[in-house]
Amino acid sequence: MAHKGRPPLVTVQSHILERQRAHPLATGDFSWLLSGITLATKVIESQVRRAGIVDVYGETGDVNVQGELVQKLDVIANETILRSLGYRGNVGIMASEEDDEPHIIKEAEDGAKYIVLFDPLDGSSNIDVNISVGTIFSILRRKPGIDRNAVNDHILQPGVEQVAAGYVIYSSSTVFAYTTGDGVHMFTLDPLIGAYVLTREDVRMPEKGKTYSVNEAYCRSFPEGTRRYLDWAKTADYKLRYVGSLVADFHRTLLRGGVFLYPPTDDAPEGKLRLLYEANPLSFLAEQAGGAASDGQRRILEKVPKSLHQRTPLIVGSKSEVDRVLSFTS
Ligand code: AHM
Ligand code: MG
Repeated sequence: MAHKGRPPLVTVQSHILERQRAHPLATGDFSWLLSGITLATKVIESQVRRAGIVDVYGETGDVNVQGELVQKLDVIANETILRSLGYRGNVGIMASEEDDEPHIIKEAEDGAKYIVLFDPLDGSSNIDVNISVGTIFSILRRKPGIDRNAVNDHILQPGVEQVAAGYVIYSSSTVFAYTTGDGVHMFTLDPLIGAYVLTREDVRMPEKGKTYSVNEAYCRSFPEGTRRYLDWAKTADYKLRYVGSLVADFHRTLLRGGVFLYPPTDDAPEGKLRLLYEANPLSFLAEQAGGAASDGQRRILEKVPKSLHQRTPLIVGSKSEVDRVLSFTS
């Protein structure tokens, strides 16, 4: 019970356990899995916080499967998540934005029923200049009846099949946000006690918000409808906010409302963002908070992925703002 009108002190673990109790078939497996994710993000956060002091700034000299320069902290974050989740018995398959191939951790017969997809350090090219970065994750269940060797067939499920998704933003404070299809909940890391403490329960995205977030420097190569929308938004006195770090732009949009767009461009005809590691989890969160997400043609969560590292255009944010963009683009 709350003390003198103050909200109860709830950690992310106790919140998950509490919510799980509402599901009669819950085994506790899931909270075990999520505690692996929170542990990993605490380790990553400690590296991010000390980045200028210990030698983790800059590039490794390698190029990843996406054709991007790998940052040292990308590697650290990726390894940390693999180490933290890899030994939890219920994780069967893991796939990372940074790795060409998925990691098969355990066979399904051994009770390894979950698949974890993640972007270990989104926005990492911004880290040298102290801009917010994040970790994004998506959790799927292994489907029965799929050939055990056809790993990609297990992973390539549409976003509606996600059992949970979330992100951590490493910023002026470190915030963990997650959904299991039962609203969006946020926790702030208390560095003194090393625990994520509940700070916002059942987050609702404002229905409207006069802010658009897009890399407008690419405007000349956007589809014509997107360009017309941007012209309209200026006449309607919208503000532009663009960090260039997806988790930061999404976090602001979730709390303040508005719309984030990454449309197709000449250089990235399918858009830049990844369906499995970025668009699906953030779209699940957006919808759970009352917002919407589309690729311009259809709901992101209904897209059936064709490949592991597939990219997609993304329009995500307040429901009426997404609808407004779509009225120009579709
Ligand atoms: P990454 O750091 O995982 O490669 O993510 C891509 C980043 C996103 O965080 C951000 O939204 C986008 O790239 C910015 O792209 P651009 O610089 O083209 O605007
Ligand atoms: Mg990313």
